[in-house]
Amino acid sequence: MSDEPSIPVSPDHEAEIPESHPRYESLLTRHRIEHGVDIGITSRQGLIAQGRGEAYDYLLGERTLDSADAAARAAAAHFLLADHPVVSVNGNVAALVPGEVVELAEATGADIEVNLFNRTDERMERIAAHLREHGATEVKGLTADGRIPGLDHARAKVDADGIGSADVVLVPLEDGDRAEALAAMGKTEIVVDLNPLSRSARAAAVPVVDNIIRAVPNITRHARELADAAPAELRDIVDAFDAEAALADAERAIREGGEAE
Ligand code: PTJ
Repeated sequence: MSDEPSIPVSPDHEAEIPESHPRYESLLTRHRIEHGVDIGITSRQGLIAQGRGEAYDYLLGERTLDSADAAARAAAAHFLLADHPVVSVNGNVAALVPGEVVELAEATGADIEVNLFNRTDERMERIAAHLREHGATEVKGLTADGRIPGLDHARAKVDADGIGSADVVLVPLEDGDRAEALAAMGKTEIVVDLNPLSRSARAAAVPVVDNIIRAVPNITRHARELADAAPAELRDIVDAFDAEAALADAERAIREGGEAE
């Protein structure tokens, strides 16, 4: 048996994936999503969403493009300039990067809010508990005393003192309607989505075309590096970021087999 590093994929999962496996990240991600469904935090539709994401990740070369890294840095600068940043968490995000979301919130002073497409009270509670188990001190979304205008009832529910009053919102793996509705509220929207053609990515001020498992730690890393930067420097990073160019670069990388320059 190999003694190379490997990590258990879930507490009750016997299999261990060696880090040397060529599809290590992809297999790990699948197991995390599966486990999320097993413990009732990820919806079954989340499995389908993950499959879509994986296909794009494969086409992008399963790595962070330079343009996605620039987007992550711009996202970090937006967070640090914000009065009230919020990280929105759905069932896929909770399964894939719960601890990483908590670290991002800590590094940027952001709130964490659960916001679900397939909303049930049970899933809301379970995801909030899961995030608390991973170190979150406060999880918003359960009060649901605010509404996103222009959306049908359940999908529109937010906390008035959370996403409702946020100026910057990170919405990973979002459906297009809600991403557009949040952008229409005038919020600065940062989207993480592996599909550069999705409406969510196109509605975002900052589209991070990268896998959530790489994107969230990368935004945190940039936020830590920029923690002492002057507001003018942060503003320069925000102004220099070109969302359309980042999306075009991701499309080009897909066409050219992941070989972006
Ligand atoms: O937990 P809920 O109820 O809020 O539901 C969440 C899902 C994801 C099921 C819901 O928002 C949904 O149906 O999303 P869509 O419309 O399938 O969009 C998901 C987008 O995220 C697609 O464009 C995928 O390519 C992308 N995606 C999937 N997995 C990842 C990803 N992007 C980054 N990293 C991933 N791991």
